[in-house]
Amino acid sequence: MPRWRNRPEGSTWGDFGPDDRLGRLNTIGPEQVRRGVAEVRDGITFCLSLPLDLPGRAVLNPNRLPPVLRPALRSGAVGFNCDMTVAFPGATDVMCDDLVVLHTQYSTQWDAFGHAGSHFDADGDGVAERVFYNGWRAGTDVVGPDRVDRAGVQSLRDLDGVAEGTASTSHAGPVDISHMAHHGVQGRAVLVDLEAHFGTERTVVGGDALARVLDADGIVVEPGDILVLHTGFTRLVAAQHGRPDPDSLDVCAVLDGADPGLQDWIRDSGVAAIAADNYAVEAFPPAHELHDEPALPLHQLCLFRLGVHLGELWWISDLAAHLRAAGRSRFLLTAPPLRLPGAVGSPVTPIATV
Ligand code: UVW
Repeated sequence: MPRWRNRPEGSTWGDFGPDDRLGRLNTIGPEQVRRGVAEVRDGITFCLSLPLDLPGRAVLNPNRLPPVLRPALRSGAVGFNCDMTVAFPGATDVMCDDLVVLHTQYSTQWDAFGHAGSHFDADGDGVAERVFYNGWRAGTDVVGPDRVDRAGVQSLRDLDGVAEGTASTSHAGPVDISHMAHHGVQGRAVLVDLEAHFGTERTVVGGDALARVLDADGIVVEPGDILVLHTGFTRLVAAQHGRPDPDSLDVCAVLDGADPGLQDWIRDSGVAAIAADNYAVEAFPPAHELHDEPALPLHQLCLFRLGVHLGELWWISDLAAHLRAAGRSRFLLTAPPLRLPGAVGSPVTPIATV
């Protein structure tokens, strides 16, 4: 029996197979990789990641904290600046091992499809259930605890030892980030420089405004391309050296995720993924009262309906300046997430090669 009878309007559910976990990444095959490689002319690379301890503090999202590093243990001792001679008498080595408590969406990241699902009547029984891209179900395919006291996140002390619960308590299965990692993320990307057109004032960009930017800059986006949006946001945040002022963050361009014209363009363009250097790609939190509609409409369109991964908080300003000076917008992007089973997001260290 199929997992779903109804598919959301305008979605790609089923187009890439009944059990698909990759969405539009399916359109990045050998041809698209060759198109990306063909954009390499100078052999110059750009790192498109923030240091993962930025933006700093928990001001962008109070639920996402900076990474916490701890030394691992070695032979029962602190495994940092640790003399190997303890375990192997006569050894001269000095060793360090560590562990990290990492909010996967704190800094430069990819969102997995498991990050945003929706209430939707996929099985056609007249009652909406909680589902994700391609009809994968909350509760059976995407599992997590139903109570905070079972989540294992009350305190970092919960991570201190097996007896206190180091076991994972959630798993996004078919819509986790590991499928993206296994497929690989390498292909042609197209940079759209929104900051060059709108500056760093908060500007909500809909379909018409985006079309004008593409037109003005002579940018052509083709199916399978990865769309990369430069707004200047992470540059402004990083300039505050990890202590961002909460009042300074309502800046730079964001997409108007609810704009039907923008939604149509994303659907029709065939973009394989979208990444930006702002917090959520789209305007968030919503500026109006919600009535049976998503708070994150672009997330719903991309992650739930189309199978288009979203990248956020990338570091794009250096690349944008280089491409603008060179009169170019296309480049080779290499940006695999961590192959971390179960996770609904992942840090990424994207590399642009021009
Ligand atoms: C939220 O989860 C609010 O947004 P994002 O995926 O954009 O970080």
